Amino acid sequence: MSGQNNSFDAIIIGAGFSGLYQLHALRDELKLNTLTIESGGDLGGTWFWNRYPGARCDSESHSYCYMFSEEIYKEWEWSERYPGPKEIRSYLNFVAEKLNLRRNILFNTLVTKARFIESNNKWEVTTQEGDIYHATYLITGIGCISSANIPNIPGLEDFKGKWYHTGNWPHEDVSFKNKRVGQIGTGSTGIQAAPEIAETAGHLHVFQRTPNYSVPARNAPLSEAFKKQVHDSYEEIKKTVRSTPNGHPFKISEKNVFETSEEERKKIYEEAWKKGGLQFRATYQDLTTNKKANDTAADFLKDKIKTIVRDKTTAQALANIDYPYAGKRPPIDTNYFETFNRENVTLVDLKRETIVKITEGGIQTSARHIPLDMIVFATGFDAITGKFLEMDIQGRNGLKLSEAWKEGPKTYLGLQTPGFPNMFSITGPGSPSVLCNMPVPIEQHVEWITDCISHMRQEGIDTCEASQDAANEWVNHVNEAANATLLVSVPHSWYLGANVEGKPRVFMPYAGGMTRYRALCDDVVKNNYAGFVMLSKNSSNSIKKNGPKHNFDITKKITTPGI
Ligand code: NA7
Repeated sequence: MSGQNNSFDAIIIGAGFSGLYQLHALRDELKLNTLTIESGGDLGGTWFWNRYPGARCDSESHSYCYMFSEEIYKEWEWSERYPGPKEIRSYLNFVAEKLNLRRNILFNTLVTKARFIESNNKWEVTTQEGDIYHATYLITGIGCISSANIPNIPGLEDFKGKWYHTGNWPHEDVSFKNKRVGQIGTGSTGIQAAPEIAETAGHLHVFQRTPNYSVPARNAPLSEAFKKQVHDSYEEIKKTVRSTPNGHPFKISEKNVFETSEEERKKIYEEAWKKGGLQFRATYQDLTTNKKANDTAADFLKDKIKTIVRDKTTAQALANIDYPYAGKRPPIDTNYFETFNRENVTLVDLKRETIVKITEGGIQTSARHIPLDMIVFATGFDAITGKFLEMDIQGRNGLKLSEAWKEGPKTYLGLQTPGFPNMFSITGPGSPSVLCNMPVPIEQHVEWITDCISHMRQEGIDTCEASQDAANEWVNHVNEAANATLLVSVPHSWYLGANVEGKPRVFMPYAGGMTRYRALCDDVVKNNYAGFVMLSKNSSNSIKKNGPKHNFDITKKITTPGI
């Protein structure tokens, strides 16, 4: 690494989709001396760790990639409708080779602390090994779902078998052959993992606390004709993903549910079910804003479960869903419900019996002891803020990020937190992030941050910091956007931080849609970075921009938030 005295213009934390593009943008476009620090042993970010059985992205491969370079887009060929972790890692590796990124990345290095030093306006970044680096700009590309949530169930330390968390999966093969496996969790991950585990396990018990909707993914190899069409349609696909509220390569219907007859609706849902994937969510524009409209989709999906699953009690438990479809992240699957027709699979309905403790040899519920050789925690993540707060980040006057976010994260546009100058976040809390096809907000953030830093350097500005007023307004707007949807009505959702004990219940992603978000960010720039305080140390050149205040009112009703 070429930093004199470990000193850099910019330090990026994370070498996933965010960190890699940010490195390219700062190093190759702005010519900044840039260092990327990554805790994993290789590229990939979330996908470096996410290797559990059945793992697959739920965005379609031809849109789960960078769009900033036509050449990169056209040189890479995806093999399946949805990419698996291995193919995503190969893709990122291809991009890194092409742009020669590895030489500026420190792998196997965990950032434990970052402190803003006011005397010289530098960030001091400390690693687990005690190495110290300095930089003017600190950019986090740490992902939203990378901090594993292992529930605090008594007795785990007594368990004599093997246990795993899906987000921290071993790199070597894990064999379930003839093993008695218990899987806890039925979110997107559990729904992907169960069918794969059941293929070889002696017996699989799936512990379900909250049942979930799921639509078949209908994954399949891509035809040569489709691959060609994708390459030929680069401009069109780019335009689509950058203009849809959720960044996916398909348009959300402009129709409302009750504008169609029941018969027509059934046909539309049936076609979407056959087609598979998140496009089911796009059948009507009011599915996530109007409960009665949502009920029609919810009932359709519950009926599907009851049609697929033969055992009536199991089917009832799987379909006993009391929240709106897509109110939580909507999973897509390959043979999930069909898996419960297998002889070697049993659903444990935690609405009827609860987990009391883990024992030496299994799981004790309020009704029985279930003997197990292995436990798989598909229990999700301390999402969006978890990874930030694992680090000791301190801004001005030693203000700790954990203190600034005590009542929930407070950012401006998800990009900056007041009190933390020159620290930018890619898909931080308050960004559309997980409500979108992730590469789309990632590219937008990276480009926005790069332009902002370029502006600072051209204008001789030393620090850029979100103002408290702007952050307050943004947090209000994030709440306002969430409240316009059904997403806030799900009490156990990780969007609200409700899956982690003691975490403030605050809706974290921006549900106003990527299109609106992009326009707001562009507007902020046009208004001289409204809401950001920009200062120069040299008082004769002191610049302070705190306004004009931005108008985040929702004048145009939110009808089509992200996913
Ligand atoms: P999720 O969606 O947070 O799902 C976690 C699952 O684990 C969910 O079913 C939880 O039930 C369950 N859970 C969590 N703690 C417990 C305990 N203590 N007992 C029983 N069950 C529990 O995480 P995923 O990994 O599936 O998906 C995360 C994202 O990754 C996904 O949205 C994609 O974007 C990729 P609950 O619903 O809380 O009752």
